[in-house]
Amino acid sequence: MDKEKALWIYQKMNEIRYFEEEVRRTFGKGEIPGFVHLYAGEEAVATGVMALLEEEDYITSTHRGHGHAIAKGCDIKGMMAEIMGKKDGLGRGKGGSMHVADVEKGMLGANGIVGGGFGIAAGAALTIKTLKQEHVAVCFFGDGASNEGVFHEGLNLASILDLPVVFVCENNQFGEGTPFSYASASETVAERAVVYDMPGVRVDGMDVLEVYNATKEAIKRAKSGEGPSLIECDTYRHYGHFEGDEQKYKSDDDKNKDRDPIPEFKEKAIKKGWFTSEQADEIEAAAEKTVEEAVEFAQASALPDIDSLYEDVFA
Ligand SMILES: Cc1ncc(C[n+]2csc(CCOP(=O)(O)OP(=O)(O)O)c2C)c(N)n1
Repeated sequence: MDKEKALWIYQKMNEIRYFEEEVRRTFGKGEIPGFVHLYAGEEAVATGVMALLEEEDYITSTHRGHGHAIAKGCDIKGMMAEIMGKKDGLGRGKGGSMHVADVEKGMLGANGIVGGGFGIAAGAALTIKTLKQEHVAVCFFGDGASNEGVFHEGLNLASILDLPVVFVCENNQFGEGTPFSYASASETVAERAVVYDMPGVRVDGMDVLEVYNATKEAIKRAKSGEGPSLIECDTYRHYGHFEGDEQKYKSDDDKNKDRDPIPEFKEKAIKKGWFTSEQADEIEAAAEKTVEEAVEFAQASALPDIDSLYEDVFA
């Protein structure tokens, strides 16, 4: 970690948080069609991983994908317009929140199918390996997805082919309203890596530095041809499964409930001398402005024309 990366991480964490707060407000006003699943609380995972990726590296995301997209460099105005279903959106307003994607940036898509990213990430990594490129593919997934069959297929395939892929589990302790402790026969997701002959580590997913260090190791392994790794990040989502969820399944005893990765990182970074509190204020103000401008842009953008109904739609 150096100053430059620490500043980048703090900027992206704030952009994600302000973005999600604005999506929440805008959804509440009825300006967003469909469902939204907010990433607030999990910012340390997306930023800790993405601080180590290049534009040519690939990621696959989930239904909770706004944070991944912002950290991978997707245009924030285009994202907000997409989520509002407008023609200037990244997917011309045809995909919405769960299909935010920008292949040019290596963001292979949010995904409404739980576990939908495993095969895509393994495929992207197979492309990298076949073309002898020095890149990696990162597959983000939730604890709920780890109980889908495709989790096992994806890890097994990546392992037998020594693919340069990093599987990053965001264990926010719930799949919709079902606690991971109830739904999983294993205590952790990380320990499942052993049967697929790859390293599996569990880190504090509210601590961006722990995520960063584990990712650094995994990328080193992937790029040196040693194959895939699994990282489980212990985290928590601040809001419901989707906007409107009453969250009756949550309790005051939930681990990480009262933690916020953004002030935690700010305090550490200032202590280490990576940035000052004045710089932090500037970053926070700039992130807020960026997001406000994105909302204005999206609100001013038109809905797609009816004549374009069948354009850009592949399935
Ligand atoms: C294949 C499939 N099964 C079920 C669903 C319904 N569903 C949407 S999100 C979700 C929970 C996913 O939990 P997790 O993977 O832990 O991600 P989180 O929401 O906690 O980020 C479920 C069951 C779906 N979209 N796709």
